[in-house]
Amino acid sequence: MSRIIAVGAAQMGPIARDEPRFSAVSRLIKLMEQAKDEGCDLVVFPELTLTTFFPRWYLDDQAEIDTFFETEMPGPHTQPLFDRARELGIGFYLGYAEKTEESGRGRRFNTSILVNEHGQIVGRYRKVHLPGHYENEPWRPFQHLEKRYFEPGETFFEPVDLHGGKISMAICNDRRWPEVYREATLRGAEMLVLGYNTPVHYPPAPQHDHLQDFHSHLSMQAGAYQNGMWVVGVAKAGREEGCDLIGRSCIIAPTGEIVAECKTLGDELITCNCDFDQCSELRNNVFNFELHRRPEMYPLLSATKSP
Ligand code: CDV
Repeated sequence: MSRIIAVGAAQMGPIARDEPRFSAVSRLIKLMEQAKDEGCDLVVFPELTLTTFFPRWYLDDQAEIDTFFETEMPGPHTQPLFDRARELGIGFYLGYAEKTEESGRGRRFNTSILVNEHGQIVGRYRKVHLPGHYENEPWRPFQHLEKRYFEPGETFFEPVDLHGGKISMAICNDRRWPEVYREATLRGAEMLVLGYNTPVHYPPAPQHDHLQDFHSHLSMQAGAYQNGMWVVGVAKAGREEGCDLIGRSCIIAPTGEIVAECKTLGDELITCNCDFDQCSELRNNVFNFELHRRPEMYPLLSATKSP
């Protein structure tokens, strides 16, 4: 049986602070329809796809912060996306800000979901690596307050079964950490899908600004090759509320090669037929974990403190 999944990476251009949810969702639906026209089984959207990237602002009114969060998924604004996915028979990955209520306490996460072609949520992931800082730092031209607005996720990188293969999720900063790809692979993943919002300017180390695209691709290509897995990385790109976000969304083969890449900084779809069996070209050879990996020599990888 063939284990090929046709994947669309649906990059989005900027979302303004005053752009309503229904407008963002109609852009997603348009990209989803295009993906279906191009034969896709699954379409991958960016991180925090329903609103502007709000952690760039210091906000101290919790009610205002909560306007960027979803308390239901699907909720009134996102139901049309689920309905259209079911009508079209296409799955999707969606990033959004999630607020849950647990024991009377509000909890907030930077979350992604995988939805199957029947419109059912089959996987939920909460971002583990939250970049940025906790407090307002007025010296920065813009803030990056993910640590303030979200709790770190405690879900592992467990894959879900989709279209004959196993797919794990990650979100943005996770893609820079090699452990994520390895953990997902050890759990059986053959593809990692992720969305990102990456500013071109990195205030603590501006000398790296010109390397942002390179570092993004370097991390994902290395993760793909060193684990023999597909990686799909999808940006929210372009100038959003005065902040430039990188694009270059891409689909990467288990060989580490970029096989499709966005050329604009706007709403743009790229596609690829991804053969899960191609993972074994690496996994049966140079990265045959059973034969060559030496976990007994890496005990510090999962230790919480250096010796
Ligand atoms: N949304 C992100 O996680 N952005 C980070 C930036 C702040 C470095 C990233 O890793 O792309």
